[in-house]
Amino acid sequence: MTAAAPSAASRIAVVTGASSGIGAATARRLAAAGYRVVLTARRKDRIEALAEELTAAGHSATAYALDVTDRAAVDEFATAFRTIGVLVNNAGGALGADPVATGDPEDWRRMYETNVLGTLNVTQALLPALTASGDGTVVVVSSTAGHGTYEGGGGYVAAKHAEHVLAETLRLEIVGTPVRVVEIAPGMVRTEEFALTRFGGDTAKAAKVYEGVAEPLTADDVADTITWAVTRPSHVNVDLMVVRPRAQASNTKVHREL
Ligand code: 8X3
Repeated sequence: MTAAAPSAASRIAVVTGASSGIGAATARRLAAAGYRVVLTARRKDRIEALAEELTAAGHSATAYALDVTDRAAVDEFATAFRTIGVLVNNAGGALGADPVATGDPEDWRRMYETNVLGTLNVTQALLPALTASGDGTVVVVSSTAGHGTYEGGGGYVAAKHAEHVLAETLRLEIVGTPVRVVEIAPGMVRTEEFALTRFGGDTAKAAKVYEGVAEPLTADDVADTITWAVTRPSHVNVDLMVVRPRAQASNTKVHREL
């Protein structure tokens, strides 16, 4: 099967959380695949720099500062589009790794808001434009944390399970419309920020996550997977892909060379 080139009506790809990590890498890959990428994230300076980099390389890219948890701002953003081809719901992340018994409810709330309600907000707002393209794809970047739990996973595992269920339910509800729902569930990915954010900037704790693991996935590995799924012919719906490094057999079974 060869990669499908985007049609004129489905050439725009919106990527949330495009300021770093998987989001930025996905924007690069989709731009290279011929999409006009719209980069969104809270950090305007970062997405503007990436849009400039992509434009200088001959691609089409624009930056739009957006907090996916701000529904009014998301609705305003959506008014800019009559049709779009791809929405990559990537914004989200983990806060804390505390047991359920002592986890901070504020962390749980923020994780639910960014991962779940953020995905809900942007998907709801852009679904009419995705449908209008006649060939839309919604990508939900969930996590292996959405498919199994682990000690200390707590609020992140709960939020990612909810995000997975959102994707599954939406796929059932919109079958028959020209929109696919693709869930990509990455396992251990070493990005510059994921673990650091989770541990409140504690570099030692963040480094421990990847300690002794030969080759955790990179953001680009996941971006490659997302782009592959998006560029399948329109009738092919990759429902769910779980992507882990070879050294990780499950959420709790990781080979470390220490
Ligand atoms: C990242 C995977 O194992 O940190 O979404 O939950 S994990």
